[in-house]
Amino acid sequence: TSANLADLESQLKTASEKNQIQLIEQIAATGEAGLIILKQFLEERQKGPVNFIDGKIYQVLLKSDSPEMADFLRTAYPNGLVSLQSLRGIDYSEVQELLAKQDYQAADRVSMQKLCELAGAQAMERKWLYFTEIDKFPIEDLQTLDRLWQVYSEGKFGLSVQREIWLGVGKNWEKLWPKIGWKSGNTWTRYPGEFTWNLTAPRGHLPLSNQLRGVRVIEKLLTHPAWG
Ligand code: UYC
Repeated sequence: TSANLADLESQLKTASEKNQIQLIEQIAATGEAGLIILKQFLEERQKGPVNFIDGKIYQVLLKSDSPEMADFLRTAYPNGLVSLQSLRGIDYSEVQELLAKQDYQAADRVSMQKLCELAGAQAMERKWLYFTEIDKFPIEDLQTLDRLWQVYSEGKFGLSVQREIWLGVGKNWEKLWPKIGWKSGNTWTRYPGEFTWNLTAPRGHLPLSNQLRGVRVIEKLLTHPAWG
């Protein structure tokens, strides 16, 4: 009922981020009236920095398949929600589009491609990174990718999230792997079928980095000056 919807709307304004995520889903489930409330809430938030609450609303409006909402998103955010800073002229819009529609598997693949692009022609050809290439990555580019992953994952995914977990386990890789769902007992999680390509994944599960050639690449990524 509309009384219920008004109630949810007022709760949305003061709730914790965790509860806001739930409320956004509940409000969207009420139909067109709910979508309009979410659209207005998103518009009112435009002053502050973009965070995962904005990302969540963007995702539910996009998923609603309402032409009106699709139109609003296109007009209000012609370049997407997250501003795509790159010091090397790399275009991250495909990553943004894939994450906005929660295609985490394709977004993971394209994110790795973009890091190869950032590293240069040889890495693009090779299709994987040398750890020595990572020192030269601009802070801005890694922060853009991290912001994209966080904004469209309720804050769950991203290199800086992985870094925080890694620091929390005393930089112990063997403790990190099971915590982020990359290893179970002695068994590595197999790519791609065994990974969890949605938000039921453990915190820090994505983006992936292949450990076939050792930990030096991920170590360089997690200790980059981008993370302060
Ligand atoms: N794979 O197991 N991985 C691949 C992961 C390992 C292997 C790609 C992550 C362990 C082979 C991605 C984990 C291992 C290939 C990931 C994981 C292994 C491959 C595609 C948990 C064997 C075929 C991009 C740590 C015991 C390609 C890419 C090749 C691919 C990710 C095997 C994203 C997070 C140690 C044989 N694995 N990878 O890099 O290079 O190719 O031969 O990490």
